Amino acid sequence: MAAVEVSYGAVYKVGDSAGWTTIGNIDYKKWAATKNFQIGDIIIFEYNSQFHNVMRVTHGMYKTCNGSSPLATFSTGNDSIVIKNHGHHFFFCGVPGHCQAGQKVDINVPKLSSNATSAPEAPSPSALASPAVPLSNNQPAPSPSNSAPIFNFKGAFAFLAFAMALLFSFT
Ligand SMILES: [Cu+2]
Repeated sequence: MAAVEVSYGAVYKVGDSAGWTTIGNIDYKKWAATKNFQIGDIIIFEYNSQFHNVMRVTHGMYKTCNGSSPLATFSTGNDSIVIKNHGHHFFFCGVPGHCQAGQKVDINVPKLSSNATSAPEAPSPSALASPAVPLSNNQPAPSPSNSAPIFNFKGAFAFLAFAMALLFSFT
């Protein structure tokens, strides 16, 4: 029997009991930092739809709070978003001034936390870049570990001979 791989997505309410708001200066970055988001998780934005909304945006828009062309907009006041892929998922409130006031959150799903149910992805560019050139191991390589000890030994021997000569000169 094939093993049935069931992945129970966790449900995260953004801002926990406070929800999605500008009130209380909620640190959504801090909120997200304490979570271990994985594919299949459900992110819930709960808010008063009269005053807020949710826009999914690119990193650039996120940084500048630019809501002119969001990737998606949610406005029911109780929006569930299922995380379907790795990487960063940027959201902010599109009401003017709210993103600037901190109503923004970055849901990051690290590659390392991937599970067996993750969707097939395009080969990562890093796999194609820089074919690993094996370090040449055919160098004769005059081993530096050979010469140094001999030199030291000679030095020690010379010192010993000197010390003995000194010792005998006083006897
Ligand atoms: Cu808002």
